[in-house]
Amino acid sequence: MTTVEARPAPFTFEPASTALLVIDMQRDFLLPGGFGETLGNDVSHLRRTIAPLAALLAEWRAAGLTVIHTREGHLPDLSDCPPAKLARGAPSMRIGDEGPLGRILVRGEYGHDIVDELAPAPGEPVIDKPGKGAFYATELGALLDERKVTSLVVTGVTTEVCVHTTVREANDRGYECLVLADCVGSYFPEFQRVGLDMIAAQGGIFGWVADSTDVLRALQEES
Ligand code: TIU
Repeated sequence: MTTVEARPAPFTFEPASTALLVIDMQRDFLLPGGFGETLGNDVSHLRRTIAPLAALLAEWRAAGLTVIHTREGHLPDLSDCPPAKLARGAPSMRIGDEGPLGRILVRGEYGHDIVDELAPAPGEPVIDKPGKGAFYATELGALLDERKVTSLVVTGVTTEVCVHTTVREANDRGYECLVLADCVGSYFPEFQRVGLDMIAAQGGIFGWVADSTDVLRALQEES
């Protein structure tokens, strides 16, 4: 077992039954011209997550541990996109529209894929999801069962949207979730702070919160 300093209390996990979940580190959320920017957001707030996440990924892979990526997006005919999601928000461009990075949030388009710095390594599963949560309408639950995963180290964007929805789904399914503050990002600094507080509050109502450096230290002590 490995123990990481975390709040509200140390997080103990068995590395072999823990997956590093990298949520939606897609160009559409992180680069200018993508979906995030069309919603009126400043994408620079998310980019600070890339370097610590790349460093963690390198160590996690070197230790031979499980990495799973997710991507939010829709089929080219948008048949898996609820009309309410398509219509909401009145962004300058909508899901499916042609933007500078290709059709917004559509599978197979350049903007839908993961940023170069965090490209999945061969063999790492990539879960395509139509919703904010990574369990809804995906094979993630079955994949975790198959690999006997019981704990998740959660990273990605955005903290209060896809990270939160996924952590809540995972917590209800019995997974223990450690969310890494420096590897999750929000377009809104106050949502970042409150989003993390909400996870660790009430004795860890949804999970634990730490920094990637805490995990790296624990992994190094282990080896
Ligand atoms: N808009 C926003 O903050 N997030 C999303 O739409 N998706 C994810 O968080 N991945």
